[in-house]
Amino acid sequence: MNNSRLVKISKYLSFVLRHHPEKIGIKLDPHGWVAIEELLIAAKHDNFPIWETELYTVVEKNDKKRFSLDSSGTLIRANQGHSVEVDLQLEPQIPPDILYHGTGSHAIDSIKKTGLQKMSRHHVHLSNDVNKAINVAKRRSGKPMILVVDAMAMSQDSYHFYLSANHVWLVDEVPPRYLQISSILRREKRLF
Ligand code: HQG
Repeated sequence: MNNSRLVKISKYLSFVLRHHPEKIGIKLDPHGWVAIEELLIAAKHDNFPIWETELYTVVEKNDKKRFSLDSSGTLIRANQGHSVEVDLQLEPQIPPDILYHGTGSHAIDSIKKTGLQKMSRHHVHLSNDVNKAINVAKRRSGKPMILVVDAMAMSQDSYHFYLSANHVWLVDEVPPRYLQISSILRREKRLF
């Protein structure tokens, strides 16, 4: 399968498995799973036919491992990023000392005031890899910005962190006092 087909299927699956299962008439279970068979039939009726082998390739090859199969191999779900109500049954984990969040300069004034908020998703998404955060930042409007999160201090202050199956760190919010906006930005400036 060529890369553009892979990306197209991945975007389609993100749309239905994270945000709009109802648009193709499927129902996720409380933990976000849906039967692959049901999904493929619904996609076909939605004029977006996907071969079963293509689905497995996307699960395996997707750049961010956005999807998982259950242990029986018959169910699929998105690993994170949902706006629909699902309980991914993640256990709180001790985060690394520092985590990163990529955003655009247009959001900075608001973030300085209210901190990082989950907006339409279930959590604020953070990464332990600054390059991943930079890639997210590049998708945003304005200049790409990197926020450095003092995750260790937050954890010590009893904030709960979760790690998704594809290594995205999740937290309910990041108040401004745990955020540093400029230092990494200066160091990473050459990358922008
Ligand atoms: C911003 C990608 C104003 C926040 C990535 C972000 C991620 C605020 C946007 C996943 C704010 C929300 C999620 C505040 C936060 N005022 N703006 N107080 N607090 N924001 O898409 O983190 O490719 O919901 O900075 O890897 O950008 O989709 O979150 O710009 O894991 O698989 O509000 O998307 O994964 O945007 O991206 P999003 P995100 P995928």
